[in-house]
Amino acid sequence: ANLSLIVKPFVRKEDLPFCPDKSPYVGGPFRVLFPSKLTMADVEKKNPFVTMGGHYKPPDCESKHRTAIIIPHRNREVHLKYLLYYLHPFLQRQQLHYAIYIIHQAGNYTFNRAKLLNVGFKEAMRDDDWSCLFFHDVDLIPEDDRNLYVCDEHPKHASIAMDKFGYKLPYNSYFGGVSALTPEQYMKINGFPNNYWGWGGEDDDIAIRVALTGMIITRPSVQVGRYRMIKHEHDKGNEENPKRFNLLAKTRRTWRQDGMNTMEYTVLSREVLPLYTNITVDVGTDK
Ligand code: UDH
Repeated sequence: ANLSLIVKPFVRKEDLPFCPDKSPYVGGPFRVLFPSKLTMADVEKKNPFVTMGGHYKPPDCESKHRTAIIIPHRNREVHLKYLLYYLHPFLQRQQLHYAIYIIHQAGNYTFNRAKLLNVGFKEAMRDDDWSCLFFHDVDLIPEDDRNLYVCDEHPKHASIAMDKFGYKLPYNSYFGGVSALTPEQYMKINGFPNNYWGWGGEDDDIAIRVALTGMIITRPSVQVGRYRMIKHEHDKGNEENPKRFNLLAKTRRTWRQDGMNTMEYTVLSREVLPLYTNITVDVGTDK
């Protein structure tokens, strides 16, 4: 007998065809609700193809996109559970090769979102050769499948229509919430600032860095860049930063001396969990 008819040929992963330009699983808008009984175990059960550390590759095709999701985090476990519940299936419908990294600030000292994102960039790039990084607040849930988590030729701002701002930009240069840069774009702006402690300003600093390096901000359409924010009050340890206006006035002079090239931190632990990699980090203090 002709053996080749009986023995299934062994298909190596690198022989998979590329995924189509447009994923057949991408739909349109979907409804975001927060089921009160949902547990992290439920989310795990619903995502059987996610591998340890929160990694995923489409099983039957090679994705053209390798996206790392970086989430700054402290003490928002409930938000994280809902975000993962929506984000994993959403990214899988887009046929992305992706992983989710949670960057957890250790201790009770004032929160530093932008520095945590710098840490996330470095640690994610150490892990794999990502072509795109999505910097993602934990409390923002995308509401439309067509909001593709891939990078553009210029830095992209994805969360342009949040429910809390009436589904429109709060101001023209707004760059907070969810943004996406390639490693090259990220290094071109020297990453994000490390010296914004507490709430506010760091996202505007990043927008200034983008403009100063001759890039523009791309955006999805307002129909597509829609997000629901999980309601919450200001966190303890993330009070408004009164220095932010002074810092922003100086960005033009300081961005080359503060960013990826000056960042110091200590990784305290790296946990490879079923739905994400949790990196706990000591980012220090404001002197
Ligand atoms: N974050 C944490 N823990 C904290 C602080 C911030 O995980 O203690 C992260 C989290 O990913 C969050 C992001 O940093 O989504 C941005 O912080 P934020 O959600 O506090 O900022 P935002 O501007 O909200 O979204 C401000 C509080 C609004 C209070 C309005 C009261 N009506």
